[in-house]
Amino acid sequence: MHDGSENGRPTEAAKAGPQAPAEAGPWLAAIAEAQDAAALQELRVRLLGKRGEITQRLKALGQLDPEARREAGRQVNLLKRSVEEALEARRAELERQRLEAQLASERVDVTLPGTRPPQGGLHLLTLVTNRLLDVFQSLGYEVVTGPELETDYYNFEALNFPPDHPARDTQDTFWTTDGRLLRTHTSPMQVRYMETHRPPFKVVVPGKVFRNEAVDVTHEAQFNQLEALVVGERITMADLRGAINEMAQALIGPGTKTRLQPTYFPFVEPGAEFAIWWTNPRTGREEWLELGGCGMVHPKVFEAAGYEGVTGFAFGFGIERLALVPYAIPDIRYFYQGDMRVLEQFRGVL
Ligand code: YSA
Repeated sequence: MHDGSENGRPTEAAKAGPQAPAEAGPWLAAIAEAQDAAALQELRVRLLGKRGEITQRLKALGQLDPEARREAGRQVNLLKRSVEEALEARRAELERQRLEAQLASERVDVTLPGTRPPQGGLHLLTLVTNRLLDVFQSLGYEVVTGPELETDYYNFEALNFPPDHPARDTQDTFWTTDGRLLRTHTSPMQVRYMETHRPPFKVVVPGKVFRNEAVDVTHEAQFNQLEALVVGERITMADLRGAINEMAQALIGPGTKTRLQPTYFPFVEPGAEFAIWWTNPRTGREEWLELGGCGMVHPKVFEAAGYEGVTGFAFGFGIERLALVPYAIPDIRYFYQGDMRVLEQFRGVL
């Protein structure tokens, strides 16, 4: 008797269950050739659906006499089972093929080089400010910051700019409706700091300042300043000169020339503006570039802070102006245009 095995291994027919009737052949072939789930479903409906061919034959059994019905019933049930099994086998095969294709398409080659995310960097002004703070800290200065929204008192009055004094016109600014203003310089921190500290001390104040300004190659409406204030006994203009020179040498290089020229600021006496010798990249000519103002702290400012019998110097300058020099940048407006072609040139220069 045939036991459904060849050399002990089950044959394909045995794996598919009882022998399918011969007439199932074309149907089983069609099922085996179905290329997708939709084609398979179509076959399922055609054979086993409500009006399917096999279903019709099952229904027709009722019209046969009992003897014939038994044999015909056995045949049609065999047919039905072999079709069902073939449908299931093909469904499983199609699913296996689909998963295989999906796995192949989703395979990740871990040996491929990755995509590097673009890396940001610090803006040149931040780099220059950090460098300045390093230099001053190494000279023993403390770093402090103050409010950008100021009162008229600290921005002007305590610095000896009385109301209606013409010197206020040199620093036109933006006022808020409650009578405060965006600070026009970092000097207000001189009085704020002195109110809460006793000398001797050395401080620097970096920060944003604002002016209602006609913007041009050396002027922005928002820019940064660095203020220095040194108070103690017997402080002189020579100390001031030394501090400015030290800063210029450290930031720009040894041998950098600086100069002081007498000028007027209400909060210093004597007062000066200081400049640095540079090659102007717009003209190629060597000339002085004004960096900031300085002087010996005016007695009226010490008075506003409640100090007596002390001496001190102060200076304040534009960080943008200073940053132009070592990198030969021709126009201050480049700093704020967000042009990557410009900004990328200074990635990590300091
Ligand atoms: C003076 C004496 C002191 O004891 C202390 C500080 C000072 C400086 C004073 N507070 C001041 O602001 N003077 S200033 O109006 O001449 O500005 C100082 C520097 O800021 C300028 O020399 C320039 O380098 C920069 N600056 C001024 N307006 C600017 C500007 N930078 C860019 N854009 C502007 N609109």
